[in-house]
Amino acid sequence: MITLLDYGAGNVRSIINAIEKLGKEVFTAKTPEDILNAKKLVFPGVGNFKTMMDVLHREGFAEALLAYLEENRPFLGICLGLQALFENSEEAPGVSGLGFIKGSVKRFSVNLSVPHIGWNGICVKKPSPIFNGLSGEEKFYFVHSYHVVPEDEDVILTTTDYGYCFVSAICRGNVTATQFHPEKSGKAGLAVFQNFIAPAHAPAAPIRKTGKTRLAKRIVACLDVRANDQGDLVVTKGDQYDVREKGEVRNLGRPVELARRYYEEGADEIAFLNITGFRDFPLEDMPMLEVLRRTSEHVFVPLTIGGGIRDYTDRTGRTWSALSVASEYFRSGADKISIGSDAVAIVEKFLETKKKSGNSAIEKISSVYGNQAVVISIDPRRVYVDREDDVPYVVIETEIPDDKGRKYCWFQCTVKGGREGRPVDAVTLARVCEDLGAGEILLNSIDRDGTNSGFDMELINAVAGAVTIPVIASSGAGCEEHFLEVFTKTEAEAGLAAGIFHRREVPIIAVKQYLAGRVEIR
Ligand code: 1PR
Repeated sequence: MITLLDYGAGNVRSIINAIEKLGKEVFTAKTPEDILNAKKLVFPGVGNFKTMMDVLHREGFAEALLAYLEENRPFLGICLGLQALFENSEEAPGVSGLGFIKGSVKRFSVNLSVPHIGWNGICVKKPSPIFNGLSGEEKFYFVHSYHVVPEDEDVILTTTDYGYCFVSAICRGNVTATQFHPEKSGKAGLAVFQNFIAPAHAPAAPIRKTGKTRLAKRIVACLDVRANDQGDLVVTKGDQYDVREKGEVRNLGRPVELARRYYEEGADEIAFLNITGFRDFPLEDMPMLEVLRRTSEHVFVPLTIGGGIRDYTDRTGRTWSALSVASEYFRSGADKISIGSDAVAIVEKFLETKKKSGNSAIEKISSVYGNQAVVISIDPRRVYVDREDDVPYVVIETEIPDDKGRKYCWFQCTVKGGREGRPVDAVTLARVCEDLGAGEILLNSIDRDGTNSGFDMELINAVAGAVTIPVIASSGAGCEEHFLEVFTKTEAEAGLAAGIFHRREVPIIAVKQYLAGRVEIR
Protein backbone atom coordinates (compact mmCIF):
# COMPACT_ATOMS: atom_id res chain seq x y z
CA MET A 1 0.00 0.00 0.00
CA ILE A 2 1.35 3.40 -1.02
CA THR A 3 0.14 6.48 0.83
CA LEU A 4 -0.48 9.60 -1.18
CA LEU A 5 -0.52 13.05 0.35
CA ASP A 6 -3.03 15.03 -1.69
CA TYR A 7 -3.48 18.58 -0.49
CA GLY A 8 -6.07 19.31 -3.14
CA ALA A 9 -4.23 21.06 -5.98
CA GLY A 10 -3.78 19.65 -9.43
CA ASN A 11 -3.84 16.29 -11.02
CA VAL A 12 -3.12 13.46 -8.58
CA ARG A 13 -5.22 11.05 -10.64
CA SER A 14 -2.25 10.29 -12.90
CA ILE A 15 -0.11 9.36 -9.93
CA ILE A 16 -2.79 7.05 -8.58
CA ASN A 17 -3.22 5.55 -12.05
CA ALA A 18 0.54 5.05 -12.46
CA ILE A 19 0.89 3.28 -9.12
CA GLU A 20 -2.23 1.19 -9.68
CA LYS A 21 -0.98 0.20 -13.11
CA LEU A 22 2.04 -1.24 -11.31
CA GLY A 23 -0.26 -3.35 -9.17
CA LYS A 24 -0.21 -1.40 -5.89
CA GLU A 25 -3.09 0.14 -4.04
CA VAL A 26 -3.06 3.84 -3.20
CA PHE A 27 -4.38 5.19 0.05
CA THR A 28 -4.96 8.94 0.23
CA ALA A 29 -3.90 10.46 3.55
CA LYS A 30 -6.70 12.38 5.16
CA THR A 31 -5.19 13.08 8.56
CA PRO A 32 -1.69 13.69 9.99
CA GLU A 33 -1.89 10.20 11.56
CA ASP A 34 -2.29 8.69 8.09
CA ILE A 35 1.10 10.18 7.22
CA LEU A 36 2.72 8.90 10.39
CA ASN A 37 1.30 5.42 9.68
CA ALA A 38 2.43 5.33 6.05
CA LYS A 39 4.80 2.63 4.85
CA LYS A 40 5.77 4.51 1.72
CA LEU A 41 4.70 8.07 1.10
CA VAL A 42 4.33 9.92 -2.21
CA PHE A 43 3.95 13.68 -2.03
CA PRO A 44 3.14 15.37 -5.34
CA GLY A 45 2.78 19.09 -5.51
CA VAL A 46 1.48 21.48 -8.12
CA GLY A 47 0.69 25.16 -8.06
CA ASN A 48 1.88 27.75 -5.68
CA PHE A 49 4.39 27.38 -2.79
CA LYS A 50 2.40 29.56 -0.40
CA THR A 51 -0.94 27.84 -1.11
CA MET A 52 0.73 24.49 -0.52
CA MET A 53 2.40 25.49 2.76
CA ASP A 54 -0.82 27.14 4.02
CA VAL A 55 -2.77 23.92 3.45
CA LEU A 56 -0.02 21.74 4.96
CA HIS A 57 -0.08 23.84 8.13
CA ARG A 58 -3.86 24.22 8.29
CA GLU A 59 -4.42 20.46 8.04
CA GLY A 60 -1.60 19.62 10.46
CA PHE A 61 0.24 17.79 7.67
CA ALA A 62 3.46 19.84 7.91
CA GLU A 63 4.45 18.58 11.35
CA ALA A 64 3.60 14.95 10.55
CA LEU A 65 5.46 15.15 7.25
CA LEU A 66 8.59 16.50 8.91
CA ALA A 67 8.45 13.80 11.57
CA TYR A 68 8.11 11.15 8.84
CA LEU A 69 11.08 12.59 6.93
CA GLU A 70 13.29 12.88 10.02
CA GLU A 71 12.74 9.18 10.65
CA ASN A 72 14.24 8.51 7.21
CA ARG A 73 11.21 6.61 5.97
CA PRO A 74 10.55 5.93 2.26
CA PHE A 75 9.43 9.13 0.59
CA LEU A 76 9.01 10.26 -2.99
CA GLY A 77 8.39 13.98 -3.50
CA ILE A 78 7.40 15.32 -6.91
CA CYS A 79 7.78 18.89 -8.21
CA LEU A 80 6.44 21.16 -5.46
CA GLY A 81 6.76 18.09 -3.23
CA LEU A 82 10.53 18.50 -3.73
CA GLN A 83 10.49 22.26 -3.20
CA ALA A 84 8.49 21.89 0.04
CA LEU A 85 11.48 20.12 1.62
CA PHE A 86 13.56 23.33 1.45
CA GLU A 87 13.70 26.33 3.78
CA ASN A 88 12.07 28.96 1.60
CA SER A 89 11.11 29.91 -1.95
CA GLU A 90 11.36 33.07 -4.02
CA GLU A 91 7.81 32.29 -5.11
CA ALA A 92 6.52 33.18 -1.65
CA PRO A 93 8.89 35.51 0.23
CA GLY A 94 8.45 35.22 3.98
CA VAL A 95 6.81 31.78 3.82
CA SER A 96 8.85 28.97 5.40
CA GLY A 97 9.11 25.56 3.80
CA LEU A 98 9.60 22.37 5.80
CA GLY A 99 13.34 23.04 6.09
CA PHE A 100 14.23 19.34 5.93
CA ILE A 101 16.93 20.16 3.37
CA LYS A 102 19.05 23.28 3.83
CA GLY A 103 18.73 25.65 0.93
CA SER A 104 16.18 27.62 -1.01
CA VAL A 105 14.02 27.60 -4.13
CA LYS A 106 14.84 30.15 -6.84
CA ARG A 107 13.05 31.36 -9.95
CA PHE A 108 14.71 30.53 -13.27
CA SER A 109 16.75 33.47 -14.39
CA VAL A 110 17.34 32.61 -18.05
CA ASN A 111 16.90 34.05 -21.50
CA LEU A 112 14.55 31.22 -22.35
CA SER A 113 10.85 30.59 -21.97
CA VAL A 114 9.77 30.27 -18.35
CA PRO A 115 8.12 28.00 -17.17
CA HIS A 116 10.57 25.32 -18.23
CA ILE A 117 8.05 22.99 -19.86
CA GLY A 118 8.79 19.74 -21.60
CA TRP A 119 11.02 16.72 -21.80
CA ASN A 120 14.58 17.19 -20.60
CA GLY A 121 17.37 14.84 -19.57
CA ILE A 122 19.09 14.15 -16.26
CA CYS A 123 22.74 13.78 -15.27
CA VAL A 124 22.81 11.20 -12.49
CA LYS A 125 25.33 12.28 -9.82
CA LYS A 126 25.18 9.34 -7.45
CA PRO A 127 23.83 5.79 -7.66
CA SER A 128 20.24 5.37 -6.56
CA PRO A 129 17.87 2.41 -6.72
CA ILE A 130 15.22 4.81 -7.99
CA PHE A 131 16.95 4.66 -11.40
CA ASN A 132 17.53 0.90 -11.47
CA GLY A 133 17.29 -0.48 -14.98
CA LEU A 134 17.49 2.96 -16.59
CA SER A 135 20.35 4.11 -18.80
CA GLY A 136 20.35 7.68 -17.49
CA GLU A 137 19.83 8.87 -21.08
CA GLU A 138 16.03 8.98 -20.77
CA LYS A 139 14.11 12.21 -20.80
CA PHE A 140 11.57 13.18 -18.16
CA TYR A 141 8.71 15.67 -18.18
CA PHE A 142 9.28 18.97 -16.40
CA VAL A 143 6.96 21.86 -15.83
CA HIS A 144 8.13 24.54 -13.39
CA SER A 145 9.33 28.11 -13.05
CA TYR A 146 11.35 27.55 -9.85
CA HIS A 147 14.15 25.13 -8.99
CA VAL A 148 15.85 24.06 -5.76
CA VAL A 149 19.30 25.20 -4.65
CA PRO A 150 20.59 22.92 -1.86
CA GLU A 151 23.42 24.14 0.37
CA ASP A 152 24.86 20.67 0.76
CA GLU A 153 26.05 19.11 -2.52
CA ASP A 154 25.78 15.61 -1.07
CA VAL A 155 22.02 15.61 -1.46
CA ILE A 156 22.17 16.21 -5.23
CA LEU A 157 20.89 13.17 -7.09
CA THR A 158 20.54 14.59 -10.61
CA THR A 159 21.11 17.84 -12.44
CA THR A 160 19.51 19.14 -15.62
CA ASP A 161 20.42 22.02 -17.93
CA TYR A 162 18.07 24.81 -18.88
CA GLY A 163 20.02 27.97 -19.57
CA TYR A 164 22.24 26.81 -16.70
CA CYS A 165 22.64 23.66 -14.68
CA PHE A 166 20.06 23.17 -11.91
CA VAL A 167 19.31 20.42 -9.42
CA SER A 168 16.50 18.22 -10.76
CA ALA A 169 16.39 15.55 -8.02
CA ILE A 170 17.69 15.13 -4.49
CA CYS A 171 18.19 12.13 -2.28
CA ARG A 172 19.00 11.81 1.40
CA GLY A 173 18.72 8.30 2.81
CA ASN A 174 15.29 6.98 1.92
CA VAL A 175 14.01 10.40 0.99
CA THR A 176 14.02 11.03 -2.76
CA ALA A 177 12.38 13.92 -4.56
CA THR A 178 12.30 14.90 -8.21
CA GLN A 179 11.57 18.16 -9.95
CA PHE A 180 10.28 16.22 -12.96
CA HIS A 181 6.99 14.34 -13.04
CA PRO A 182 7.46 10.56 -13.23
CA GLU A 183 3.70 10.15 -13.66
CA LYS A 184 3.94 12.15 -16.90
CA SER A 185 7.21 10.70 -18.14
CA GLY A 186 5.99 7.66 -20.02
CA LYS A 187 7.78 4.36 -19.50
CA ALA A 188 10.85 5.91 -17.83
CA GLY A 189 8.59 7.55 -15.27
CA LEU A 190 6.73 4.32 -14.57
CA ALA A 191 10.12 2.70 -13.94
CA VAL A 192 10.85 5.33 -11.27
CA PHE A 193 7.57 4.48 -9.52
CA GLN A 194 8.30 0.78 -9.82
CA ASN A 195 11.71 1.31 -8.23
CA PHE A 196 10.17 3.31 -5.41
CA ILE A 197 7.65 0.54 -4.77
CA ALA A 198 10.24 -2.26 -5.11
CA PRO A 199 13.59 -1.60 -6.82
CA ALA A 200 14.14 -3.69 -9.95
CA HIS A 201 16.98 -6.24 -9.85
CA ALA A 202 18.97 -4.27 -12.38
CA PRO A 203 21.94 -1.92 -12.16
CA ALA A 204 21.34 1.71 -11.23
CA ALA A 205 21.73 4.30 -13.99
CA PRO A 206 25.42 5.13 -14.42
CA ILE A 207 26.83 8.34 -13.00
CA ARG A 208 27.50 11.09 -15.50
CA LYS A 209 30.28 13.49 -14.52
CA THR A 210 30.11 15.73 -17.57
CA GLY A 211 27.75 16.57 -20.38
CA LYS A 212 24.71 18.74 -20.71
CA THR A 213 21.07 17.84 -21.05
CA ARG A 214 18.81 19.44 -23.62
CA LEU A 215 15.13 20.24 -23.69
CA ALA A 216 13.36 18.33 -26.45
CA LYS A 217 11.00 19.83 -28.96
CA ARG A 218 7.60 18.30 -28.30
CA ILE A 219 5.27 16.54 -30.72
CA VAL A 220 1.67 17.00 -29.68
CA ALA A 221 -1.22 14.92 -31.01
CA CYS A 222 -4.47 16.85 -31.00
CA LEU A 223 -7.92 15.32 -30.86
CA ASP A 224 -10.80 17.61 -31.76
CA VAL A 225 -13.77 16.01 -30.05
CA ARG A 226 -17.51 16.57 -30.41
CA ALA A 227 -20.77 14.64 -30.48
CA ASN A 228 -21.73 13.49 -33.97
CA ASP A 229 -25.30 13.62 -35.22
CA GLN A 230 -26.03 10.29 -33.54
CA GLY A 231 -24.88 11.70 -30.18
CA ASP A 232 -21.62 9.70 -29.94
CA LEU A 233 -18.47 11.48 -28.86
CA VAL A 234 -16.04 11.19 -31.76
CA VAL A 235 -12.68 12.54 -32.83
CA THR A 236 -13.28 14.75 -35.81
CA LYS A 237 -11.16 16.97 -37.99
CA GLY A 238 -12.02 19.93 -40.12
CA ASP A 239 -10.73 21.61 -43.21
CA GLN A 240 -10.23 25.16 -42.08
CA TYR A 241 -12.52 24.33 -39.13
CA ASP A 242 -15.33 22.83 -41.21
CA VAL A 243 -15.72 19.36 -39.72
CA ARG A 244 -18.65 18.25 -41.87
CA GLU A 245 -18.38 16.18 -45.02
CA LYS A 246 -21.52 15.61 -47.08
CA GLY A 247 -23.46 17.10 -44.20
CA GLU A 248 -22.14 14.64 -41.59
CA VAL A 249 -19.61 15.29 -38.83
CA ARG A 250 -16.42 13.46 -39.86
CA ASN A 251 -15.75 10.53 -37.56
CA LEU A 252 -12.05 9.65 -37.29
CA GLY A 253 -12.21 7.40 -34.28
CA ARG A 254 -12.91 7.13 -30.61
CA PRO A 255 -11.11 9.58 -28.31
CA VAL A 256 -9.85 7.17 -25.62
CA GLU A 257 -8.55 4.57 -28.08
CA LEU A 258 -6.91 7.16 -30.29
CA ALA A 259 -5.20 8.91 -27.36
CA ARG A 260 -3.84 5.59 -26.17
CA ARG A 261 -2.54 4.78 -29.61
CA TYR A 262 -0.72 8.11 -29.82
CA TYR A 263 0.83 7.57 -26.39
CA GLU A 264 2.11 4.15 -27.47
CA GLU A 265 3.45 5.67 -30.70
CA GLY A 266 5.52 8.23 -28.80
CA ALA A 267 3.44 11.42 -28.62
CA ASP A 268 4.99 13.78 -26.07
CA GLU A 269 1.65 15.25 -25.17
CA ILE A 270 -2.02 14.79 -26.01
CA ALA A 271 -4.54 17.59 -26.38
CA PHE A 272 -8.31 17.16 -26.42
CA LEU A 273 -10.34 20.07 -27.72
CA ASN A 274 -14.04 19.89 -27.02
CA ILE A 275 -14.85 21.95 -30.10
CA THR A 276 -18.49 22.61 -29.32
CA GLY A 277 -17.74 23.50 -25.71
CA PHE A 278 -18.54 27.14 -26.43
CA ARG A 279 -22.24 26.36 -26.83
CA ASP A 280 -22.64 23.44 -24.41
CA PHE A 281 -22.60 23.42 -20.64
CA PRO A 282 -19.26 21.71 -20.08
CA LEU A 283 -20.07 20.19 -16.70
CA GLU A 284 -23.10 18.53 -18.22
CA ASP A 285 -20.81 17.11 -20.83
CA MET A 286 -19.97 14.13 -18.68
CA PRO A 287 -18.78 11.97 -21.56
CA MET A 288 -15.87 14.38 -22.01
CA LEU A 289 -14.89 14.05 -18.37
CA GLU A 290 -15.21 10.31 -18.71
CA VAL A 291 -12.91 10.43 -21.75
CA LEU A 292 -10.29 12.17 -19.63
CA ARG A 293 -10.65 9.74 -16.74
CA ARG A 294 -10.33 6.70 -18.96
CA THR A 295 -7.47 8.17 -20.97
CA SER A 296 -5.43 8.96 -17.88
CA GLU A 297 -5.60 5.31 -16.82
CA HIS A 298 -3.29 4.35 -19.67
CA VAL A 299 -1.66 7.50 -20.94
CA PHE A 300 1.32 8.77 -18.93
CA VAL A 301 2.20 11.93 -20.78
CA PRO A 302 0.66 15.37 -20.22
CA LEU A 303 -2.98 15.82 -21.15
CA THR A 304 -4.45 19.17 -22.11
CA ILE A 305 -8.17 19.75 -22.38
CA GLY A 306 -9.90 22.73 -23.92
CA GLY A 307 -13.39 23.82 -24.80
CA GLY A 308 -16.03 25.67 -22.84
CA ILE A 309 -13.82 26.92 -20.02
CA ARG A 310 -15.61 30.10 -18.94
CA ASP A 311 -18.10 31.34 -16.35
CA TYR A 312 -21.59 30.20 -17.30
CA THR A 313 -25.13 29.70 -16.07
CA ASP A 314 -26.68 26.29 -16.67
CA ARG A 315 -30.25 25.43 -17.63
CA THR A 316 -31.36 25.41 -14.01
CA GLY A 317 -30.05 28.93 -13.48
CA ARG A 318 -27.05 27.81 -11.45
CA THR A 319 -23.86 29.77 -12.08
CA TRP A 320 -20.52 28.02 -12.53
CA SER A 321 -17.17 29.71 -12.54
CA ALA A 322 -14.48 28.96 -15.11
CA LEU A 323 -12.34 27.88 -12.15
CA SER A 324 -14.87 25.24 -11.13
CA VAL A 325 -15.05 23.93 -14.70
CA ALA A 326 -11.25 23.77 -14.84
CA SER A 327 -11.08 22.08 -11.43
CA GLU A 328 -13.39 19.34 -12.65
CA TYR A 329 -11.14 18.80 -15.67
CA PHE A 330 -8.03 18.64 -13.45
CA ARG A 331 -9.74 16.17 -11.13
CA SER A 332 -10.60 14.02 -14.11
CA GLY A 333 -6.99 13.75 -15.28
CA ALA A 334 -6.06 16.95 -17.14
CA ASP A 335 -2.67 18.55 -16.51
CA LYS A 336 -3.45 21.73 -18.37
CA ILE A 337 -6.62 23.40 -19.51
CA SER A 338 -6.86 25.50 -22.62
CA ILE A 339 -9.01 28.59 -22.97
CA GLY A 340 -10.10 29.78 -26.41
CA SER A 341 -13.14 32.01 -26.85
CA ASP A 342 -13.14 33.30 -23.29
CA ALA A 343 -9.51 34.46 -23.61
CA VAL A 344 -10.58 36.75 -26.44
CA ALA A 345 -13.39 38.22 -24.32
CA ILE A 346 -10.97 38.69 -21.42
CA VAL A 347 -8.43 40.49 -23.59
CA GLU A 348 -11.06 42.68 -25.22
CA LYS A 349 -12.17 43.76 -21.75
CA PHE A 350 -8.59 44.34 -20.63
CA LEU A 351 -7.87 46.53 -23.68
CA GLU A 352 -11.02 48.52 -23.02
CA THR A 353 -10.44 49.10 -19.29
CA LYS A 354 -6.62 49.01 -19.40
CA LYS A 355 -6.55 47.16 -16.12
CA LYS A 356 -6.53 43.61 -14.77
CA SER A 357 -9.81 42.62 -13.16
CA GLY A 358 -8.24 39.88 -11.04
CA ASN A 359 -11.39 37.88 -11.75
CA SER A 360 -10.76 36.57 -15.23
CA ALA A 361 -10.56 32.83 -15.86
CA ILE A 362 -6.87 33.20 -16.75
CA GLU A 363 -5.98 35.00 -13.51
CA LYS A 364 -8.12 32.79 -11.29
CA ILE A 365 -7.05 29.43 -12.69
CA SER A 366 -3.37 30.34 -12.86
CA SER A 367 -3.37 31.62 -9.29
CA VAL A 368 -4.74 28.31 -7.99
CA TYR A 369 -3.11 25.80 -10.35
CA GLY A 370 -0.06 27.74 -11.54
CA ASN A 371 0.66 29.48 -14.86
CA GLN A 372 1.86 26.25 -16.43
CA ALA A 373 -1.65 24.81 -16.17
CA VAL A 374 -3.21 27.55 -18.31
CA VAL A 375 -2.87 27.29 -22.08
CA ILE A 376 -4.42 29.85 -24.41
CA SER A 377 -5.72 28.40 -27.65
CA ILE A 378 -5.80 31.06 -30.38
CA ASP A 379 -7.83 30.61 -33.57
CA PRO A 380 -6.60 33.38 -35.86
CA ARG A 381 -7.34 34.07 -39.50
CA ARG A 382 -5.35 36.31 -41.84
CA VAL A 383 -6.92 39.63 -42.77
CA TYR A 384 -5.14 41.49 -45.58
CA VAL A 385 -4.82 45.27 -45.69
CA ASP A 386 -3.30 47.71 -48.15
CA ARG A 387 -1.01 49.50 -45.73
CA GLU A 388 0.63 48.84 -42.40
CA ASP A 389 -1.23 51.64 -40.63
CA ASP A 390 -4.68 50.82 -42.02
CA VAL A 391 -5.83 49.11 -38.83
CA PRO A 392 -5.06 49.51 -35.11
CA TYR A 393 -3.62 45.98 -34.87
CA VAL A 394 -0.19 44.36 -35.12
CA VAL A 395 0.32 44.15 -38.89
CA ILE A 396 3.11 42.23 -40.62
CA GLU A 397 4.55 42.50 -44.09
CA THR A 398 3.95 39.08 -45.57
CA GLU A 399 5.69 37.03 -48.23
CA ILE A 400 2.34 35.44 -49.05
CA PRO A 401 0.29 38.22 -50.67
CA ASP A 402 -3.45 37.68 -51.17
CA ASP A 403 -5.09 37.30 -54.59
CA LYS A 404 -5.30 41.09 -54.85
CA GLY A 405 -1.54 41.32 -54.33
CA ARG A 406 -1.79 42.93 -50.89
CA LYS A 407 1.41 42.48 -48.87
CA TYR A 408 0.23 43.37 -45.39
CA CYS A 409 -1.92 41.37 -43.03
CA TRP A 410 -2.92 40.98 -39.43
CA PHE A 411 -4.04 37.87 -37.61
CA GLN A 412 -7.59 38.31 -36.44
CA CYS A 413 -8.69 36.34 -33.38
CA THR A 414 -11.93 34.44 -33.73
CA VAL A 415 -14.30 32.84 -31.22
CA LYS A 416 -16.83 30.00 -31.28
CA GLY A 417 -14.70 27.75 -33.42
CA GLY A 418 -13.84 30.38 -36.00
CA ARG A 419 -17.44 31.43 -36.53
CA GLU A 420 -16.97 35.02 -35.35
CA GLY A 421 -14.04 37.41 -35.87
CA ARG A 422 -13.22 39.86 -33.07
CA PRO A 423 -11.41 43.22 -33.02
CA VAL A 424 -8.16 41.91 -31.52
CA ASP A 425 -5.05 40.45 -33.12
CA ALA A 426 -3.26 37.24 -32.15
CA VAL A 427 0.01 38.97 -31.17
CA THR A 428 -1.71 41.36 -28.76
CA LEU A 429 -3.87 38.55 -27.42
CA ALA A 430 -0.85 36.39 -26.65
CA ARG A 431 1.00 39.25 -24.96
CA VAL A 432 -1.92 40.23 -22.74
CA CYS A 433 -2.67 36.60 -21.81
CA GLU A 434 0.95 36.10 -20.75
CA ASP A 435 0.68 39.19 -18.60
CA LEU A 436 -2.53 37.86 -17.02
CA GLY A 437 -0.86 34.57 -16.07
CA ALA A 438 -1.10 32.17 -19.01
CA GLY A 439 1.75 29.67 -19.24
CA GLU A 440 1.63 28.55 -22.85
CA ILE A 441 0.12 29.47 -26.23
CA LEU A 442 -1.49 26.91 -28.54
CA LEU A 443 -1.34 28.76 -31.82
CA ASN A 444 -3.74 27.48 -34.48
CA SER A 445 -4.34 28.96 -37.90
CA ILE A 446 -7.72 28.71 -39.58
CA ASP A 447 -6.06 29.38 -42.95
CA ARG A 448 -3.75 26.39 -42.57
CA ASP A 449 -5.93 24.00 -40.51
CA GLY A 450 -6.39 20.69 -42.32
CA THR A 451 -4.60 21.87 -45.47
CA ASN A 452 -1.36 19.82 -45.07
CA SER A 453 0.44 22.85 -46.52
CA GLY A 454 2.76 23.49 -43.56
CA PHE A 455 2.63 25.71 -40.49
CA ASP A 456 2.09 29.45 -40.88
CA MET A 457 5.68 30.47 -40.12
CA GLU A 458 4.95 34.19 -40.23
CA LEU A 459 2.18 33.87 -37.69
CA ILE A 460 4.32 31.72 -35.40
CA ASN A 461 7.28 34.08 -35.60
CA ALA A 462 5.08 37.09 -34.90
CA VAL A 463 3.53 35.52 -31.79
CA ALA A 464 6.59 33.67 -30.45
CA GLY A 465 8.62 36.86 -30.81
CA ALA A 466 6.13 38.75 -28.64
CA VAL A 467 5.98 36.44 -25.61
CA THR A 468 8.38 34.62 -23.33
CA ILE A 469 6.08 31.65 -22.62
CA PRO A 470 6.28 28.56 -24.86
CA VAL A 471 4.35 28.50 -28.12
CA ILE A 472 2.87 25.30 -29.57
CA ALA A 473 2.72 25.63 -33.36
CA SER A 474 -0.46 24.13 -34.77
CA SER A 475 -2.36 23.74 -38.04
CA GLY A 476 -1.19 22.67 -41.45
CA ALA A 477 1.36 19.92 -40.75
CA GLY A 478 1.45 17.65 -43.80
CA CYS A 479 4.80 15.86 -43.60
CA GLU A 480 7.89 15.35 -41.42
CA GLU A 481 9.73 18.27 -43.03
CA HIS A 482 7.12 20.72 -41.78
CA PHE A 483 8.13 19.94 -38.20
CA LEU A 484 11.79 20.48 -38.98
CA GLU A 485 10.93 23.78 -40.60
CA VAL A 486 8.91 25.02 -37.64
CA PHE A 487 11.58 23.97 -35.11
CA THR A 488 14.49 25.47 -37.01
CA LYS A 489 12.92 28.66 -38.36
CA THR A 490 10.77 29.71 -35.41
CA GLU A 491 11.04 29.69 -31.63
CA ALA A 492 8.10 27.24 -31.29
CA GLU A 493 8.76 24.68 -28.56
CA ALA A 494 6.19 22.18 -29.72
CA GLY A 495 4.55 21.15 -32.98
CA LEU A 496 0.97 19.94 -32.98
CA ALA A 497 -0.83 17.97 -35.64
CA ALA A 498 -4.14 16.23 -36.02
CA GLY A 499 -5.14 15.16 -39.54
CA ILE A 500 -1.90 13.44 -40.58
CA PHE A 501 -1.88 11.37 -37.41
CA HIS A 502 -5.59 10.46 -37.52
CA ARG A 503 -5.45 9.43 -41.17
CA ARG A 504 -2.20 7.52 -40.53
CA GLU A 505 -0.54 9.47 -43.35
CA VAL A 506 2.49 10.31 -41.22
CA PRO A 507 2.87 8.36 -37.97
CA ILE A 508 4.34 10.09 -34.94
CA ILE A 509 7.27 7.71 -34.98
CA ALA A 510 8.12 8.79 -38.55
CA VAL A 511 8.20 12.43 -37.42
CA LYS A 512 10.50 11.50 -34.54
CA GLN A 513 12.80 9.43 -36.75
CA TYR A 514 13.07 12.24 -39.25
CA LEU A 515 13.86 14.82 -36.57
CA ALA A 516 16.38 12.63 -34.72
CA GLY A 517 19.85 14.11 -35.08
CA ARG A 518 18.44 17.31 -36.55
CA VAL A 519 16.69 18.73 -33.50
CA GLU A 520 16.52 17.53 -29.92
CA ILE A 521 13.60 15.17 -29.42
CA ARG A 522 12.54 12.52 -26.95
O1 1PR B 1 -13.48 28.45 -27.45
O2 1PR B 1 -12.62 27.86 -25.21
O3 1PR B 1 -14.68 26.76 -26.09
O4 1PR B 1 -12.44 26.26 -27.02
C1 1PR B 1 -12.79 25.57 -28.17
C2 1PR B 1 -11.56 24.95 -28.71
O5 1PR B 1 -11.94 24.15 -29.82
C3 1PR B 1 -10.53 25.94 -29.20
O6 1PR B 1 -9.27 25.55 -28.74
C4 1PR B 1 -10.60 25.85 -30.71
O7 1PR B 1 -9.30 25.93 -31.27
C5 1PR B 1 -11.17 24.48 -30.94
N1 1PR B 1 -12.05 24.41 -32.11
C6 1PR B 1 -13.26 24.97 -32.19
N2 1PR B 1 -13.81 24.66 -33.40
C7 1PR B 1 -12.92 23.91 -34.05
C8 1PR B 1 -13.10 23.33 -35.38
O8 1PR B 1 -12.20 22.73 -35.94
N3 1PR B 1 -14.28 23.52 -35.97
N4 1PR B 1 -10.74 23.06 -33.56
C9 1PR B 1 -11.81 23.75 -33.24
C10 1PR B 1 -9.57 23.58 -33.61
C11 1PR B 1 -7.58 23.24 -34.46
C12 1PR B 1 -6.46 22.49 -34.04
C13 1PR B 1 -6.20 21.38 -35.00
C14 1PR B 1 -4.99 21.89 -35.71
C15 1PR B 1 -4.20 20.86 -36.41
N5 1PR B 1 -8.78 22.64 -34.11
O9 1PR B 1 -6.34 22.15 -32.75
O10 1PR B 1 -6.10 20.21 -34.32
O11 1PR B 1 -5.40 22.90 -36.60
O12 1PR B 1 -4.91 20.31 -37.46
P1 1PR B 1 -4.12 19.74 -38.71
O13 1PR B 1 -2.86 19.16 -38.21
O14 1PR B 1 -5.03 18.66 -39.24
O15 1PR B 1 -3.93 20.88 -39.66
P2 1PR B 1 -13.36 27.40 -26.42
